[in-house]
Amino acid sequence: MKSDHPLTQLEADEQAEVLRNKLNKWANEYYVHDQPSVEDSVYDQAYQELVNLETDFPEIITPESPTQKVGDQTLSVLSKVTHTIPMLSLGDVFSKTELYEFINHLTKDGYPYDYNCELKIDGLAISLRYEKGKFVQGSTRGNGRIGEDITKNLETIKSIPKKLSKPIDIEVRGECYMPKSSFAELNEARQDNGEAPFANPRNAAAGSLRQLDPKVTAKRKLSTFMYNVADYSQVEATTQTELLQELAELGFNVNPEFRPVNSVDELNQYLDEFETRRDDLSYGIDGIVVKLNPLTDHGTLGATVKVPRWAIAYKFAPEEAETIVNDIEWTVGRTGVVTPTAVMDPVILAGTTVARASLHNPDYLIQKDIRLGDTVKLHKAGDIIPEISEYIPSKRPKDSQSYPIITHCPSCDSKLVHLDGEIALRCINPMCPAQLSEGLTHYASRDAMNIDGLGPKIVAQLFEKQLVNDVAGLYNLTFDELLTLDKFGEKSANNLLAAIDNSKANSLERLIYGLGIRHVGAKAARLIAQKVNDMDTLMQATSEEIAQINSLGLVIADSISTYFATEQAKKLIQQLKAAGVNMKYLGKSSTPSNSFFTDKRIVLTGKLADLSRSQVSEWLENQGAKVSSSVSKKTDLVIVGEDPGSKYDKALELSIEIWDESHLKQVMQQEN
Ligand code: 1X8
Repeated sequence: MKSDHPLTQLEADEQAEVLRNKLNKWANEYYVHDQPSVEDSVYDQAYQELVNLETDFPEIITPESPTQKVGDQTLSVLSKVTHTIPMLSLGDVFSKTELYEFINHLTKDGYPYDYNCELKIDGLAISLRYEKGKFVQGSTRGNGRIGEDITKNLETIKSIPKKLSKPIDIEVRGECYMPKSSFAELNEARQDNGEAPFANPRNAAAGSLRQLDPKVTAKRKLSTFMYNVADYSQVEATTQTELLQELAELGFNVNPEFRPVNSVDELNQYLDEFETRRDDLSYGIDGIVVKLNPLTDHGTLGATVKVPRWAIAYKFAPEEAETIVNDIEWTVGRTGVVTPTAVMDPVILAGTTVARASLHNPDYLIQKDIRLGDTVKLHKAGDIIPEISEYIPSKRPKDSQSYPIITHCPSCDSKLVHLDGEIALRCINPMCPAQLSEGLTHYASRDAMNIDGLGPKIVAQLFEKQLVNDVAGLYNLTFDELLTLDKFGEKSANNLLAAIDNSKANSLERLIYGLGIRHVGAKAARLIAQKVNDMDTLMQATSEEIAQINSLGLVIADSISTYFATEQAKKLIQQLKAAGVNMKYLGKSSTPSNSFFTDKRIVLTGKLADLSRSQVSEWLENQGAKVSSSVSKKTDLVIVGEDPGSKYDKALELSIEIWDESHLKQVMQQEN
């Protein structure tokens, strides 16, 4: 120890302890959960502070110190795979000028103006090994030479063929990604459960793939685009364009947007086209990859230590905007989770006006240290969700103060708690008006009891005026009471009363979903209703019995039995019954009989951008259609998504009616 050091050893030890804890937490977030809560620079700075302290006071070093661990020991225990042929990264450029320089250089050296343009998918690089056409091993890129074995996880992904169309040995490389819609769905569910959302689809895909339990991966909706082979001698193709076609023929998913270009104009057109179409794609891209087409030239050019000399990534500028934080609002969700939201001066960001961004939970707010009056940088996580990247220190008002974390519910003033070490802050008062009001809005929502005209604003008024205090109260509302609501005349009052009355006839699955039981989504509710047939059976079922319904599992089952064990739930169901709400599953009889879809044979093919295949199938079946998997002369209609494949060709051949997704959505809206 230095005698002139400003700190005593005890003080240094205490500071080191704080730093070790922070660093270990961040490393865990980064490596295990793929969810860093701080920028790399923040980590690096804290790490350096710890190194300095430990240099001055070597006695304070502990084996747990991150400075004492080799590499990222906190990494999971997935086994390692050596890439015999390394997985390279790509050189990148951020402007057209730099891209042209790269190409001019090659042109000067005598290479042809023949490039294949491809989209740069925002996912996780993977390598798939096949022996005699059978999938034998899949791995992550890792550091390019050593990756992790994720075979079991990759086996759960539908777009990865388990058997190729030819019995060859081949190692194929590409990207595993999470479609934007699945990303949004996953994050919504995580937030409902008080879990931190993934920062972007790339992190979500990585977190889903690097799981020790393949069942977790299976639940995440992942897909793949393959674009390369480890060794060109394994293919017949002589150009990159042909290589992609060959991969598709072998059975791989290949991104359909690739295009050979033979002039600057064609190249430019491709770049401009996708900079515009970027937001409309159902998956995230962060740039464009330009590859010299003839494969023999790849061999001649070779690679530097890290990147090939025959390809380059043109990266899109991330969309970012600056604005000022005017307020931080705390809202109470249906499950009592209290979430801070930054309210800002409106700015246009990646095509939409943004004035609010979730700050997720108190920890996040503290880490980001966002304060009132701060100028902040905003971006869209996964191109969808507005998120504050950071505040700009030089623009922080002089008198600014840390934003205090609330301790009591903004709605009912109960003391807020963290349940079982959750990050989320919760209000656990079951009578909290904000929770009840959110619960009622959910009850009335389209996938639940579908009460037209009963949105959040009306619900808020009903609570304010104390016209209802729970879901059952809806059915006692009178015409005169409704007339007291803002802008409510006789017509709107009658319409709402009729909508409420109609909801009594809904089939059981809507009611189960509408109750807002934790973890019970619309799909689970449907499976449960089909199985139990009526509410009494469900209320009497044990958690084990519920868990076995279509292998729903214990999390959902426990949540349901805990819910029905409460006196409040029993009383609520009693009141709903008394009000005449249907408690039975109505099955197919609830299907509209005069639908266009009745008895139509329908085939879905290709990837849908905004709707999931299961949603569409379920909806079509509810309309009385028969959804089948192959196209034949008996097929009435084929619904075609992106990259449709042979079913689409067959439909054209047989002159069967074909709809694209947007047409389907229009019709779905009309029918609903
Ligand atoms: C990375 C990626 C490549 C392609 C698409 N998306 C990526 N993220 C492609 O070639 N189509 S190539 C690549 C790499 O070499 N590291």
